[in-house]
Amino acid sequence: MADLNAVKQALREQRIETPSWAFGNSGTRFKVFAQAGVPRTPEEKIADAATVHRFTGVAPSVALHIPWDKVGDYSKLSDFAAENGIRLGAINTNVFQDDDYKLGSVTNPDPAVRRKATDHLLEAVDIMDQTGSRDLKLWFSDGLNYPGQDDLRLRQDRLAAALREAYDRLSGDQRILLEYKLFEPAFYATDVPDWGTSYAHCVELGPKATVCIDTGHHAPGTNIEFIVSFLLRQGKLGAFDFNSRFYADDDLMAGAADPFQLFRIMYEIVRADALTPEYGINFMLDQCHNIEAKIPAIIRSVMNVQEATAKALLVDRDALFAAQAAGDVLEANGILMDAYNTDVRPLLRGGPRGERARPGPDRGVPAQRLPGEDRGRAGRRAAGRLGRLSSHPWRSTAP
Ligand SMILES: [Mn+2]
Repeated sequence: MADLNAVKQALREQRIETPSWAFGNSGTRFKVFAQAGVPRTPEEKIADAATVHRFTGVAPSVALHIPWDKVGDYSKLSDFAAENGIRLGAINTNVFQDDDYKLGSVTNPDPAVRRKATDHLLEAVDIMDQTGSRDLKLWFSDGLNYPGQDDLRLRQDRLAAALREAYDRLSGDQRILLEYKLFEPAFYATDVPDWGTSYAHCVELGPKATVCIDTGHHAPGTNIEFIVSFLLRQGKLGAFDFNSRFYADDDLMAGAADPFQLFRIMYEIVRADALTPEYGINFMLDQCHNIEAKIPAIIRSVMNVQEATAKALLVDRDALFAAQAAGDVLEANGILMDAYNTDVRPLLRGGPRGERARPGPDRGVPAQRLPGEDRGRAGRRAAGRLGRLSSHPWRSTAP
């Protein structure tokens, strides 16, 4: 049986990184529904991320996206985060928004475009030097819409060359997280479509390159926990982008669509003793909150990850391994399901049912009961920022 105190301790020590872009306005390509009081500046996004950390106690860093979070002085921004009780996390690059990238960024047939894209990756490492960030997160929208549009193999060569330049620019504990995505915006072929492609490039690059698994970036029915298990065994799992999907890259709240899948993923993490910050996996969220209030949605996502983790920690591994060794199919499956079906919410509460979370060693609260955050705080924040609604630059309004 799991030691409940050890489980609580592991949950307190878990770290989940929030994404700056989740705090801003977002929508689909059809409409961005602006919300009052959303952050207008990187500083305001950091302040909102700090609010999530105050309520949960396990989200002490926020990932930035360049150029959306571009500022003149990144050291100052880092100091600002520290004053708010958090730190700056992964630096995400953007080589998908400029007109130049219509036919690709680092894999573009035009060497001048490739140069521009690669220079952006190098600029991101310069920023990491100033923010103290460890992780350079790379996602390439590069791909093709039509067979014959460009040479599949040459594009891999160009990708490898750009990755090599970025890799060679890393210093200290800095590392590359290479994300993959099955399709979109390219519909025929994507240059980094799956974990195998990402893994192969990371192996070629060296030990400072690891794979980032975005849970929304697979074909329906993909067994993501197998990928997790495989990459852990190879020492090549660097990070998660957690979110939920029903159909494609839906970017819904983590654990909302398929909490069982999230549990199965977290079981593989626990199984590999890879939960601690020291192990080095960056557990990030990558979400957009189009119709729901953003800070409470991010708090709920963090708590959903914590719930899945708590259930994974409750798996009686000795009994499970024994049942597996004995070939007892029903017993083994039953042991896993027993853990999944346990109500772990009491483990995550800092106080009596419904009490608001307080920072401190025993914090933790179900996000669905945060009236203070939902109403009073959100209203004050909106009044303070007086509705100058910045629209999310990525998913901006389109016809
Ligand atoms: Mn992602």
